[in-house]
Amino acid sequence: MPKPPTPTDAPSTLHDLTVQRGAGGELHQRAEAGQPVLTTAQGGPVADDQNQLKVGARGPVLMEDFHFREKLFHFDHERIPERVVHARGYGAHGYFETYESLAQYTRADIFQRAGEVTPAFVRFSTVAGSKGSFDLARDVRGFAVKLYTQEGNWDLVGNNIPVFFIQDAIKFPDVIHSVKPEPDRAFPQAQSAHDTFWDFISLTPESMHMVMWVMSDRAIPRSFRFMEGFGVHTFRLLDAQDRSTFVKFHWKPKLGMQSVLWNEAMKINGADPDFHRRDLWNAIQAGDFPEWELCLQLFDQDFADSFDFDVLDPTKIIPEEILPAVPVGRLVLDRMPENFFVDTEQVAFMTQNVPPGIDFSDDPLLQGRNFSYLDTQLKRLGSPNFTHLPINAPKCPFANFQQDGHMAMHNPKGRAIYQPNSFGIGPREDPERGFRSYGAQEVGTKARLRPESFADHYSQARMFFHSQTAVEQRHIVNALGFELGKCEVPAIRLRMLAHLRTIDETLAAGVADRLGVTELPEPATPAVPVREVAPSPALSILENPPASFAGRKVGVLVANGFDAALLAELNAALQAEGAMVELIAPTVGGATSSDGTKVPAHHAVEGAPSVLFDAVCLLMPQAGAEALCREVPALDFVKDAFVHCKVIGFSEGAVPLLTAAGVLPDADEGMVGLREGASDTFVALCRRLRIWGRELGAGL
Ligand code: HDE
Repeated sequence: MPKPPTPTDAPSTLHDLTVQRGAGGELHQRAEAGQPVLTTAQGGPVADDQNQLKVGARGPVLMEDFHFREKLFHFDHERIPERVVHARGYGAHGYFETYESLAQYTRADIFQRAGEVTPAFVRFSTVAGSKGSFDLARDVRGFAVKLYTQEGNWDLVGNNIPVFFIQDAIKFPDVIHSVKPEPDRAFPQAQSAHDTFWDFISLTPESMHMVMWVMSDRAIPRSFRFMEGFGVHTFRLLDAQDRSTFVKFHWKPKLGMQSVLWNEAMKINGADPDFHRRDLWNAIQAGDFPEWELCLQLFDQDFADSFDFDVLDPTKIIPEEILPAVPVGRLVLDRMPENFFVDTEQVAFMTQNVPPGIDFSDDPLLQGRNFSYLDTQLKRLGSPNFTHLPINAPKCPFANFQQDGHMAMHNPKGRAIYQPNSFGIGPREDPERGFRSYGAQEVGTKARLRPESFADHYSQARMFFHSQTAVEQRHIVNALGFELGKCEVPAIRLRMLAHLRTIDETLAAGVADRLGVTELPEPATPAVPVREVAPSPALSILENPPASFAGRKVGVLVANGFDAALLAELNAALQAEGAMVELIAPTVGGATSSDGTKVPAHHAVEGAPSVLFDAVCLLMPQAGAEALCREVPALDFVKDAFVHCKVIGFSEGAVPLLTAAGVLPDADEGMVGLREGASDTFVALCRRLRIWGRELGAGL
């Protein structure tokens, strides 16, 4: 059972009395008994870290102050280039546990033994924004997993969306340049809602399937813990005889999927730009370790040939209804890095990192990535020795003849650093254990071509749209309306509407309505006829609800005189469900309960809008509610919780606050009067996550 953090968890002893003035009036913080002595990077003890070396108290300063020079020099060089994409990210350590041997399909060591535990590091990210951008951008999320296997590092550098915008890696700089801030004005940051992105997209029909995903709720996940991950490309598994099975990799969150509303996302970005970081940090610190199952879609060449699309085309999926994704292991994240920079910033993922038994397909996007990721590490980490950093180093024995270069931590030992050598020094090849590529027969004319089998750009876009519930379809329509509404060039909006008509007429009509377009353009002409593909319910978030409210967070707004017994009951019920509770009060100092106890709050109401919670409660006597009626943040707290379709529990005294916020206490089944014994009803309703019926009325 996760232990929710309490406001009193903060350290109570702070060394705040240790800054003293020296004889000359200068400040010092001296080492106390048992504390390490401050040194330079060269190890020299430092006597004074508060003042530059000067002639007299008022200067001038002296150049010989090597401590000052070293300190500033190091500070000036603290930054390394941020990732050109996926710059904003957050990582955690954990492990992967194999369920059963997959020796039948692969000789990869990680899949040989049931119960095998492999250390892992995962970095989640957004794509478009820079390092300091906000978490709730409408964007693809990176889901990059490094598995430190006994036969070398395996990096599964995936996303939370199983397809991509483009089919050939040569288009990657173009799609990224189009979504990044426009270069003349340097905005907008971390947003696809601008002309250049939609200009590129509307000229690139192959992106239509991905566009459906990015405009869906998948692109605004509630947290990293509630999203799926995908390897995207078709890979190969190779068994001991080098026989090949195609494979698609999927990560499925144990807590189920969940997303926020776009109106919430915009508000979360203001209230807590680190919402996703904080969520992962808090969950892991509380011992509520997030978990995903690795599921495989396995198929052979004959099965691949039976599809109307090409399994090498990264804009296509194989619906799980046609080919189930079979669980083969679980990934658990149970430890935050001790230092963000050391691990999360310096981790270097590379698609080319595959162990023996896993191999690439000819997907031209994957092949291009295999080139790009090594390049980028040299740029960012500045040395071919980036694998010497602990986060990037393998955890299995390794040996080769590479030497020197910037920051070499371990050079090969001995006299001969080449092979063959007759000194008997150094490692040797092993044809049995070593990596072998699949012996595919390749013939063809050297040319820059796109295969005909990649030509269908609309059928799966349509399938995705048709696989969504009515609520989710409305979100896609609204998202496209929002994004295209931010485009200043009307021709770009119209070009997109033409594509949308080819995907689905009701989709196009809905978006046109939101854009105020009355005359729709002709539908875009597809290169090949659009096929009617059966919907895939696995693609809908709402069709696959979580089993419980575990891992979610309830914000309880209290005021002086709140019912202590009711809060205790609520707390117990939510804890039993595996959910967290955070207290919000008029001030962070907290509120005094009915039994006279002063309970500290996690947040003051102005710092904790209800968008930060999955459900809310209002616990207060009438006087407290009446006082809060005069506070705009309290009114917004209630109104937003309602229009964002959240379950609202309230004590009888809170009714004036509901009324002042324009919310009827009996508006619908999501309004729960909290009296003793009602906590279980509240929790049961919370499992539904949202009362979607409200959304039409709210017009979000
Ligand atoms: Fe990446 N991508 N990518 N990408 N990608 C990078 O590598 C690239 C693509 C993905 O948390 C870069 O270390 C090319 C698809 C993730 O550190 C760079 C192409 C998918 C991360 C790069 C793609 C991804 C990256 C930038 C088109 C999903 C973050 C910094 C062929 C399957 C990893 C870096 C982390 C990062 C290149 C397309 C996922 C430049 C050329 C498709 C999760 O090397």
